[in-house]
Amino acid sequence: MFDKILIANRGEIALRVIRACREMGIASVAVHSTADADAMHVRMADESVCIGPPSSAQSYLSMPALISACEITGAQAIHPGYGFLSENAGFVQMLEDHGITFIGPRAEHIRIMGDKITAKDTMKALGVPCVPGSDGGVGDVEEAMRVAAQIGYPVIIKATAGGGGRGMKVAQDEASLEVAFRTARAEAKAAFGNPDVYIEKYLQRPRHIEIQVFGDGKGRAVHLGERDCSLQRRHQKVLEEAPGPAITAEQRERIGRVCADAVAKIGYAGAGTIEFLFEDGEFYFIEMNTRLQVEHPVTEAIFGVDLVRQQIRVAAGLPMEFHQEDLVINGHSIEVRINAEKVPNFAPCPGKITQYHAPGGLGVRMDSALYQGYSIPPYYDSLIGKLIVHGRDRNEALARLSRALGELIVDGVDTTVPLFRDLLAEPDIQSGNYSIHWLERWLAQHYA
Ligand code: MV4
Repeated sequence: MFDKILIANRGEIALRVIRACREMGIASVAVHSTADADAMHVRMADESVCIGPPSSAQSYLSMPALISACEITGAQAIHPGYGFLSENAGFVQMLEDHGITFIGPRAEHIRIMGDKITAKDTMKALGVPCVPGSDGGVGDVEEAMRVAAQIGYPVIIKATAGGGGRGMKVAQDEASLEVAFRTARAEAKAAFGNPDVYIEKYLQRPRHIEIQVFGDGKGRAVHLGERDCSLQRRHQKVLEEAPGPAITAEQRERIGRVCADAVAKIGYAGAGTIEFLFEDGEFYFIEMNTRLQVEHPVTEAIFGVDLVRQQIRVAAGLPMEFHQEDLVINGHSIEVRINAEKVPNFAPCPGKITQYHAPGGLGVRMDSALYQGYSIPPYYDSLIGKLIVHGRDRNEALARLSRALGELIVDGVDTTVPLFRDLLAEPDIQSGNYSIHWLERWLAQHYA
């Protein structure tokens, strides 16, 4: 096992990793930009290194600075958290060259899943159900027309270098396909330096269901059920829950087994998420994320496992502490993302926290790096906390969320907390009746 781990991240996820390290008797090293000298992760870690100026490119994304910080402190491994360098295959390669362990999958697997066409080809070959569409990329308008005619309209054109909603165009009919196709290619080239696109049948009213998988890197893998992350605004998740309110135990076991078998077959190491669109009882693969996700705590809550601990163990060559048959769902969990943003336009709202009180009690987890007197810097993501609740069933989780939101105090900046109080009053939210378009429609009606 490692003696010391460096956390190449900030905010609540850095705290999350430090906490796992401490429970495992591993020393933690925080890194920070000059803007984060007073941040909670710096205070909570055993030691810290300043790695550069405020801009992420020169600090949290600086590979030489991170490797130097490992060399100075003697850290043997890096946990990347999410975002920043967590899905950068070149970084994993560079760490390997310096004898530093990356706590995550192999560079090869990050690279495969980073290219969305290769990811889909790979998953299809592994028996994972995919959205009907082109086999690989589509090079010209004529080919696009042929594929679209075969699968039927509407279709969606996606950039292979995109993902997470970037670089997509919907064509409702043949008349609009040529413009959509050319625009998609031009935008992909401009945004990612890669014009390659592929085509899929456009699903009109799906849910976003993602399966949590975990591999030991030696051919064994498990699944930890699904999360329903359909409530999104501009491809940013707002509320996540597990289990999915529309997923049956049979559907979960079937898709879960397919996913676990797929990642086992490629020798995947650590935590991964396989994203699907779910419509009319069917799962359609769209992307795989090769990192720990923001919303991992809802899975931890219902399975009673520590995913970061398992990531560290697997990176150290140790086995996972559970088998598939040990993984039994207990109750229901919901997470809301608390952003320093002004509702209704969601404009970032950095500033000084004049008062902070975290909710507590049975079934409540608050993951946040906030403290009273802290100044949220303007340079980074606006996520300032995640409130995760757990109940014996969905109704208990909802009641607990409502109660916990009532206890939470974040003063000095605008936050998304009022939005959640309004959302919880909605019958569709109370019943779990929502698709990927529900939130945008609701926001347009209620915050117009
Ligand atoms: C789709 C789709 C409909 N049909 N693909 C957006 C993010 C990226 N991960 C995939 N996305 C979508 N792909 C097909 N074939 C609709 C979306 C989509 C979406 C997906 C998940 C959550 C929110 C979304 C909001 C708009 C569009």
